Amino acid sequence: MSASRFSDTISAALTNGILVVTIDNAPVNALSADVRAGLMAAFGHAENDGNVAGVVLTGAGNSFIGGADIKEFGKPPVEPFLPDVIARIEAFPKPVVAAINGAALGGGLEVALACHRRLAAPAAKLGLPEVKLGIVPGAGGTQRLPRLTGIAAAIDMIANGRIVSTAEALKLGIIDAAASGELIAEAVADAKAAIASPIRRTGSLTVQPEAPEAVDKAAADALRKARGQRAPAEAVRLIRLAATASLSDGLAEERRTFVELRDSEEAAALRHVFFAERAAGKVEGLDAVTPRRIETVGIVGTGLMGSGIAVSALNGGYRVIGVEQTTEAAEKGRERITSLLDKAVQSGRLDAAGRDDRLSRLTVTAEMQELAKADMVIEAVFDDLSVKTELFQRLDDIVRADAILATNTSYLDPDTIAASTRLPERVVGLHFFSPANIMRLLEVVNCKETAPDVLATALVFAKRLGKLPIVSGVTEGFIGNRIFSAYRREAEYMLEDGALPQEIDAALEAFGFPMGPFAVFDMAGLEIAWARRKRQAATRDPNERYVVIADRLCEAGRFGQKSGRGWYAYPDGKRTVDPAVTAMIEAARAEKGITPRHFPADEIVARLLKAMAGEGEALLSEGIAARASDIDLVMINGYGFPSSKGGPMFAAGRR
Ligand code: 3H9
Repeated sequence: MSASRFSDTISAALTNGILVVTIDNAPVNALSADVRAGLMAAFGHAENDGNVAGVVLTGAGNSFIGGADIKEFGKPPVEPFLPDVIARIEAFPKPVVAAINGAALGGGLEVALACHRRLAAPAAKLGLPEVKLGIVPGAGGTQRLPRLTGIAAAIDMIANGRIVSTAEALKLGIIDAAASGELIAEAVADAKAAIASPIRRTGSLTVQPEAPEAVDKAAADALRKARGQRAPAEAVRLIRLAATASLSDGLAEERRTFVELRDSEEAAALRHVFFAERAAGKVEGLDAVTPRRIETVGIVGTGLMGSGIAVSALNGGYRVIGVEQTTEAAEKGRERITSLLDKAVQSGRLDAAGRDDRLSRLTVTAEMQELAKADMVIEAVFDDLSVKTELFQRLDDIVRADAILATNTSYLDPDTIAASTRLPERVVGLHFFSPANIMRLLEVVNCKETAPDVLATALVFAKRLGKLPIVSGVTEGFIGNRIFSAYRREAEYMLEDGALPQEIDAALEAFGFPMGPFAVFDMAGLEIAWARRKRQAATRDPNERYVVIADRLCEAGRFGQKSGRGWYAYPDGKRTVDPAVTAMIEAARAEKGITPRHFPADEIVARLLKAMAGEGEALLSEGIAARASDIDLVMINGYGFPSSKGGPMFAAGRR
């Protein structure tokens, strides 16, 4: 065996006549300029060296290749370009086997598709998730994948950015075999066996005919989910092209589309979101801290929120002890949790064995004392300060001294709750969003006294739940509700100045929100915010501008969708403009002597973005949020801000 190096990131070793080329570009073996150049050099060597009968291509570490280097997007392109590297591999005169040791994503799968044979480790993941970055595959993915899988399956994977397992990739015909033992040894043997046979190049295959209805259905499903984003529609168009165009024409059209999308605002926004997600939850200095060990999670309160949190914790592999005040309430809580798991089975998110496994780790009881076994207790009881402080004082006497206490409050001051306990350093906020078993966002509230290892533990816990943790300091409503309040305030000012709810909602929905603010208020119900406003009335600054319209609605019994009427009427459940609301708005304007004016959609969006970004700046300067991108993620994942616009901080900076 002799080893050689072709660039900083590409090395190779000759094994049994087969050159094993390894990409080592931590963390995910992305296809940087050095990798591309090294691959060109390695294949040049392999072609000319008579001792090399074939090539095996693999990645070091946990990834095969994580894709093009996203950090290079937006910078001047450097040769050799990926499509040229891929063309070189596909045309290579000796057999090339991809030994897919881990993630083969985006450009990584495109490289593998150009190899002549593909073997994957059982735990590998394969996919073309480019649409999630606002682009289409740009190095042959839309043309080569359908040649292996057919058009419908390729649309399902590419237009949805769906990643598949080795087992599914085998079924779909993407790989030739799953490795059963030592991947590289099997790939070398496979390459040797291939020497005597004609090379099968993916690009030379023709797309197999299939039922047009299946293709149309796959396309319609993907486009429905795409919510107006460009990349999925373009991906569908390009994949369909693979059935009729030559490889070179298909590749040229794919490349043209890729470059156009790569340079779009939508792609810039989604790249921002990608890196924002990787930065989220990182706290300076916390790397050096050892998190506490959590195996059993107690949850006090198994209502709507508590049962969702319980399901999340069960999904994360924890043992869960739910606590209620009475045996009957405990039984109801257990039923609620079971029914959430059943729903997950019905929708295909979980199988029956997974459900049973989760139930085997669940206890729901009226015995608070059971929490002595918990490593962490999350309270999800009524959002009232005295209820929560009394509960934490009781827990002080029950749980172990090293157990963590977490509050799920959304508006109360967790520092006050912590101060009521003997060990405030073990208190942290975990602000789940409803439904807690579905929503990815989790605001982790770092209280004044929270110990670093408690914060570190909360972050590990959040990640094990599959959540996106964003650290927030203590402030009324934390990051999300503070920004949402500013958004709401500005929307109400515009309402008073002349815009109607349906105009504001339409402008925001055209911008990409699934629902405008007034439709959201109606869905959430108006009475909780009304009660809060009444509580705050005594301390409100009399000089502050106050819009009474929402109060008037509540006084008239219009509490939103639940009561059949709110900012809109809901005959047959359908959102409908109600002239009675328009009249109430006009009356409120007249009382203040306001002459209404027209607000164009653009101005509505600009004002709301400015209000959100302004509040975001305040959160940053107060040290509540660590970075602007955290604020963007909160609004995208908790409040429906369109990810294709990058979040309020990003969007405001682009205007
Ligand atoms: C593409 O391929 C276009 C082509 O079709 C056409 C080209 C012509 N580039 O996620 P992690 C960084 S588009 C640069 O926490 P994991 C990431 O920022 C690409 N950097 O790890 C983080 O850095 P840091 C299509 C990347 O183990 C670190 O790696 N590919 C890239 O949980 C660890 O990331 C994709 O969309 C990249 N491509 O998961 C796949 N990928 O430590 C995107 C990651 O400084 N990547 N980084 O914060 C992933 O899905 C996951 O990273 C992966 C590993 C599953 C690979």
